[in-house]
This record gives sequence, C-alpha cells and structure tokens, in this order.
Amino acid sequence: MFSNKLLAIFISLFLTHQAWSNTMHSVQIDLKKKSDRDKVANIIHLDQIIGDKGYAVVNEHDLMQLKKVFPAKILNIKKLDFTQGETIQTENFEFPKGDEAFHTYQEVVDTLNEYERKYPNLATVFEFGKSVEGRSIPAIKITGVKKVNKDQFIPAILFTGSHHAREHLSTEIPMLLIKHILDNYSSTPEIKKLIDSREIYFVPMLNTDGAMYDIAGRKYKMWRKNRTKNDSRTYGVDLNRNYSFGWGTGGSSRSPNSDVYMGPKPFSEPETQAVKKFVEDNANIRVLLSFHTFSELILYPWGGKNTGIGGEDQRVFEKMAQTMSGWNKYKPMQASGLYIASGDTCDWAYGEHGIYCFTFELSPKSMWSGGFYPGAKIIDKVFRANVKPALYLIDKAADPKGVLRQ
Ligand code: 0X9
Ligand code: ZN
Repeated sequence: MFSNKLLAIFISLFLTHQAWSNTMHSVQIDLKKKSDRDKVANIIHLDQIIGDKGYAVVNEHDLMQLKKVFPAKILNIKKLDFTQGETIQTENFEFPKGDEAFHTYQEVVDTLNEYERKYPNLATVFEFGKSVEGRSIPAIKITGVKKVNKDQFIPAILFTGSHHAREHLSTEIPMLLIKHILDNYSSTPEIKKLIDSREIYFVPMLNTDGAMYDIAGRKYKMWRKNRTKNDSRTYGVDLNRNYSFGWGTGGSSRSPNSDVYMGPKPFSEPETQAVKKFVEDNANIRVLLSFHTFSELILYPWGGKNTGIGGEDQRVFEKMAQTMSGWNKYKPMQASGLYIASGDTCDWAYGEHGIYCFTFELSPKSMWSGGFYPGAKIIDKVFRANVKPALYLIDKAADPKGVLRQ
C-alpha cells in the first residue's frame, strides 16, 4: 500500500518534471508522397519541405508520436540546444545578444504610441484584445479619411504578425511598414492617396505571450504556440489551427502537447477571438495579409483541403499572388500544396467572410540560412522586398476583383 503511494508520487514528480523541461530535436523525414506530408502534418509542424524530404524541429512528445506513426520514414534525429518549459516570469524581456533590433512586446507598444503622438491625424493606437497572460494586444489604425457620415464605405485591409511565437521577423515587417507609410505620407503622392482613401489596420504581434516566452532569459526556445495552460503539464494552442473554418479536419492535432494543437474548440483562444471580433466588427475589411516565416512563399486558400477554391476568385488569388511574386520573388502557391493545415487564418477569413487573405512566409528561404532565427541583419532587406506587395494589397482592397480586368 505504502509503496504504491510512493510509486504514484514518483510518477507524478516525473511527469511534472517532464513539463518543466522539453528538449527539442531536429528531424529529417522521408516524404515521397503528398499524402505522407498531409499525414505527418497531423502530428508535427513541417518547417521545411525540399524535394521528397521534410525537416522539422519537434518537442519530445511530437517526436514520440512521429516514431510511433512513421518509424521507417525518419531519416535522421538530432538533439538541439533549445529547451522549453514553464512560463518564465520576468519584467525585462530582451532579445538574445545581436538580435536587439527586434521589437519586444514593450517596444512594439512604445513605438506604436510614438507614431500616434507624431502623426495624430493619421494614426490611432487601440487595444485589439487581451492575451492569455493578460497583455493588451496592440494595434494601430492608419487612415486620412474624414468620414462625412458614419455609414460611408471605406475599403480596409488588415495586416497581422506573429501568430507564431518564434517567427519574430513577422512582427518587424509590419512595424517597418507602419513607419514607412506614415513617414512618407507627405512626400509620396502614391502613399498619401492610399492613406487618404483606406483604413489600414496593423496587429504586428498577435501572439504577445508566445513571442515574449520565446525570448525569456535572452535565450530562444523555438516556441510556436500561445501560452494557454492546457492542463497541469502542457502549454499552448497553435493559433493558426484554432480558427473555425474546417477546424480539426486535418493537419492539426488534438493532443495539447503537440506543436500543432488545434485547441479544445474553434476560437478557444483570446488571441484568435480578438481577430474574429475585429473582422466581424469591421465588415469593410476586404484583404488580409498574415505574416509568417519562413520559406519565401505567398500562400492562398485553401489550406485545409487539396482542392482549389475554383471560379473567379481562384483567378483573383492567382493573379494577385503572381503580381506580388514579381516583386518579392516569393513562390506563389495554394497553401495546402505545402501540406494540409485546417483552422488557419486565411481559410476562415476567405471561407467565412470572403476576404482575400494571403499568408506570406517571409525569408529566409531555408533552415540553412537561418530558419526561424535568421538574425537582425536580414530585417531591412526583407522589408524592402515586401513594400511593393504590401502597397499593392492596400490599393487592391478597394476592388480586389478588378485585378482580372488589368
Ligand atoms: O503551418 C502554418 O501555420 C504556416 N506555416 S508556418 O511555418 N509559419 O507555421 C502555413 C499555413 C498555411 N496553410 C497551410 N499550409 N495549409
Ligand atoms: Zn507561422
């Protein structure tokens, strides 16, 4: 009796300890068939696909699952120097040495407030929602439109960054876009015209908690999800699997420990709820660009199924993606061409609201040129590559289908 109790204590101590430390591994997987890619996407996040090989950084749980389901297909496993665990409480979040140019949560807040002070007639900072840990998710609205009546229709666009914690570059590009359009309003007629006729919304860091957890202690952790406490041992929902359209129909996991955990129900998370509410409250949003990293891709729906959306809209997406690809040289493709993933932002935005929604997988192109942590030196180059695509989307928000007549 006594020893059983002791055993139970040991087991629970062991399990608790497991939660505090989670060593990451890089795996290489043989994925000759597209159907294999889609199957693997139910378990792990495939960071990169080249030819018939998939590459991923996985936590211990996902690695175990993968070994169970695809033992013969794993070509290589390597232990990495990333350790994840409990939320680290710190007042001072700072990026690791050399990467200080990236914005912390507080720096995003301070910088947006500074823009509002500098450009009071064009910029308004507002709270987009609250994160799991209670952070106020910062957003900024940029417009020069003075509405003559409140029902006047003004075409709008929404830019989001950092759905995924470790994709810090996806916060920097919207931050630089905000600065670019505000600083150039007076000197560049093209930008003035856009700001004076559109509502342009930016949420540069949606997953505030995850992004800060990823840099806590000035050490990157390869964290992807938000910081919901799922149960006693696991954290996080993959926000890009938590939207309602086609939720849980493939390319996401029901296991709370998985990096592609879909959450207990659609829109279970305050961060995705904030996007839902905002889009529902602002029916003038016609275009959405969700910044992610990495691979240099322009993705459009569907992501949750292998069939195309078809019809006229298919051609609208293709034409827009192709045009933008001419500037940033990213590869345009249907999102599911990569792997199936249900519950992502764009399937919901288009499927539910008819919004022309793109996912940009920013630079670098591969994990060998930096993957999720490419260093601050690439920020400016990536920004310059994406200015024209961003301005183009702001312009097209007035009449997306118009691209077919050009
Ligand atoms: O898996 C994702 O959520 C996105 N890639 S990332 O490396 N940034 O995590 C891609 C989402 C696009 N949708 C599909 N591939 N279906
Ligand atoms: Zn991402």
